[in-house]
Amino acid sequence: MKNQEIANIFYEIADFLEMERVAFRPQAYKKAALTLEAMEKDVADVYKEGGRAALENIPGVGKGISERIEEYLRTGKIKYLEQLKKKTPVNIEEMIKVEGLGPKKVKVLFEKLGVRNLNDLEKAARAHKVAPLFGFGEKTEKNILEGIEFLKRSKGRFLLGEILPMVSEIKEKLEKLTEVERVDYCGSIRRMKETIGDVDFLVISKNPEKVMDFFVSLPGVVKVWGKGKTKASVRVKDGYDMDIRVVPERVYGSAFQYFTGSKEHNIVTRKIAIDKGLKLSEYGLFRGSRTVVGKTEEEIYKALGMVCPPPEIRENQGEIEAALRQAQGKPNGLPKLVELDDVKGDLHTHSDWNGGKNSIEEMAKAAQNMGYEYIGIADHTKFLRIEKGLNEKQLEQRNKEIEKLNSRFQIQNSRFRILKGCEANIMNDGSIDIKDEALAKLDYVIAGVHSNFKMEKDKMTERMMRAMKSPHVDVISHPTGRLIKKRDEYQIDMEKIFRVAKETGTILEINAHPERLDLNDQNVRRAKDLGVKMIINTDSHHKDQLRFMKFGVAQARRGWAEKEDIINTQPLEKLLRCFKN
Ligand code: DGT
Ligand code: CA
Ligand code: CA
Repeated sequence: MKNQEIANIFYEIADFLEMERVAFRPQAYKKAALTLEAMEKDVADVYKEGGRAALENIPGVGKGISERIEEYLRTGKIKYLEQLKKKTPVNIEEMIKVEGLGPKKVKVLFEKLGVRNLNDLEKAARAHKVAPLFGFGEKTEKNILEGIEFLKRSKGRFLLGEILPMVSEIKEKLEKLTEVERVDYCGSIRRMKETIGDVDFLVISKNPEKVMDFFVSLPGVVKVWGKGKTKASVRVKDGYDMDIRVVPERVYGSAFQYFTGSKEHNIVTRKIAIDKGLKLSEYGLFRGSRTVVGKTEEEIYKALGMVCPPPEIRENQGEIEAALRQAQGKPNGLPKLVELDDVKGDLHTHSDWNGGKNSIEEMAKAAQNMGYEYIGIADHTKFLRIEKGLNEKQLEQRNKEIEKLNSRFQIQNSRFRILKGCEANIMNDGSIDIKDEALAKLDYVIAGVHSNFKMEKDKMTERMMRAMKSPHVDVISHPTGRLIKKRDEYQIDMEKIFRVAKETGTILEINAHPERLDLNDQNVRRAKDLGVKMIINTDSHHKDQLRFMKFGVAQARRGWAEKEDIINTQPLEKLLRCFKN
């Protein structure tokens, strides 16, 4: 699927154009990139079926942009980008990853200091050459160095939400191969970890060599790290590595257990085996040289005196003890983790009343197609100008629109409902950017921090606590503000936040956007233990993004959350009772 590749190029073009201070066109490229990213259908298929005309039917794609898409699909590159790069030879993608650094600042750094990449930038900042530049200053220089440190820490890992759509195509290709009986993800992908180091596949086949040949010659493979009779390892052009392992059916369970990991989990399971006089490896569970079991994971765990724990929690964080207890019929066994099917609606979605792409009606239809009972529209409020946040009056008008649509559902005898919400802004002092009277008219209120992320810990904690104490604020969106691989969490005392959430009955969000996944797994676990209620929302700005729900559910599962911990697993009546007054 070429959608993401082309979207990435468009983002880069937009950045270059922004750097050159070109008006409007950067926005056009970004818009097209967003659409391509969210599109379910492969743009190559769209083109194949209907040519340029079909491309131009994609929202946000006009004549110029469809030409670029065609060029990429035909030649694998876009000359325009190469010209832009030649004109200003900087690694813009790399540099704007530094929090607080945009294309315009990158241009200044290039022109005044000759900075072309992250390395140059770090040197210049360390030599204190950045602070004196107009528009920069001491604080920016410090932030740049902190930002570079952060990037170094997250290097070499990829977002699950980016990797999964790309590798699911490869998985499908493997599945279609006649020699292949079964394919599974292993490693961190199977455990649905928020970031992935490399992709691991496990295959059952009687003809491993055929599978190896196929694997190393997949389109997109740029390097073969190794190729044996039953294992291979490659790098693909998007920069990540993939491992494959082929085993016969009779040892599949042990290989599956071993390669799913985590390493920490495996170390303990292997030790349990040793204590029982057994030996556990990827080839089976042995007593001496005799295989005890090996075909399924369940058999392996059972032989170890355990119940098979769900992959998401195999991190040696207490799941082994719980699995042992459960098998012995003792209390405090494994949690019954929340499932995607339990989710009855999504309450953090944006419509075209603010910065979103789709109308309320389109969002509602998409939610119905997901099998939901309700959707909540949580448009931004007025402080957030870039997202076209709504003021009191506009919010009122939007409410009317929702009521109109709801009465239509009633006429059709449909139980589906659209809820009136908003995502308000928590100001520096913890107040909310829109009047209480306006909030009182809504079914629920989400509030979040969208500005001044760099406050001192005490102040940020106070800010958030004051918001939670508001009788109108029901949910706190993306509570720690992190963007994976982009921006650290803000300084905040989560223990205090959990306590006040519990006291005030404020619900904390697990934001399902692949870049946020905020609360993270550890915070979910802590919130659950303290009895704080949570909600899983996608923060969709486009109807196709409702599909991010699965990543939020995975994060909730990694944090041991059960159905009762998550309020949007409840039917409408019960859900509404979770909100303050
Ligand atoms: P990643 O790739 O960094 O996101 O994380 P994983 O968990 O996918 O790690 P990876 O790809 O290095 O290895 C896949 C699985 O293989 C891992 O989860 C457990 C198993 N494994 C790898 N190396 C070791 C090891 O040294 N000891 C044990 N016990 N298991 C290992
Ligand atoms: Ca891996
Ligand atoms: Ca691996």
